[in-house]
Amino acid sequence: MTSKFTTVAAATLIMAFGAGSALAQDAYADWDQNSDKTINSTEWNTGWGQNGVFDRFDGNNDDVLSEDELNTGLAGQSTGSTSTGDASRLETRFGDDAYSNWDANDDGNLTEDEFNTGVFSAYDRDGSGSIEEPEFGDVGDDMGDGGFWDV
Ligand SMILES: [Ca+2]
Ligand SMILES: [Ca+2]
Ligand SMILES: [Ca+2]
Ligand SMILES: [Ca+2]
Repeated sequence: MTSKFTTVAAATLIMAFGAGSALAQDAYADWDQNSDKTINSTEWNTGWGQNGVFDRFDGNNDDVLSEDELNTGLAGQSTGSTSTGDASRLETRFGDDAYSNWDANDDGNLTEDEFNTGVFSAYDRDGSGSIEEPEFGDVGDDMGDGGFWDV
């Protein structure tokens, strides 16, 4: 009992003081449905899709994201005077031309597939075709409190 209690207490402390990393670890296990320690594109589409960024950012509900909607969505994450939740943070992470890179067919709109694939590729830093746990750390940072996705 004692060791179990200690484990729970430690987990609670991690939750309280390291919410970002705890979130990332919990989410990683959830998203890695076949538990092979990588997140493939299918697992990504499920996990990323469930967080609802695409629907939330699609202001006019036409099922595509314009660049303005992306920028507005990112700016909408900014609450409080110290936040810099805007497109510049996404550009810092992914480069200035992230939107045009993600818009695979260059029609000026991102479908959900283009968005999912583009964001997946952007986080797959080593181009391995899957997100390993260190790469997922960036996902957790960006999705957590104060991150630019802030889900
Ligand atoms: Ca997996
Ligand atoms: Ca739209
Ligand atoms: Ca497109
Ligand atoms: Ca990778």
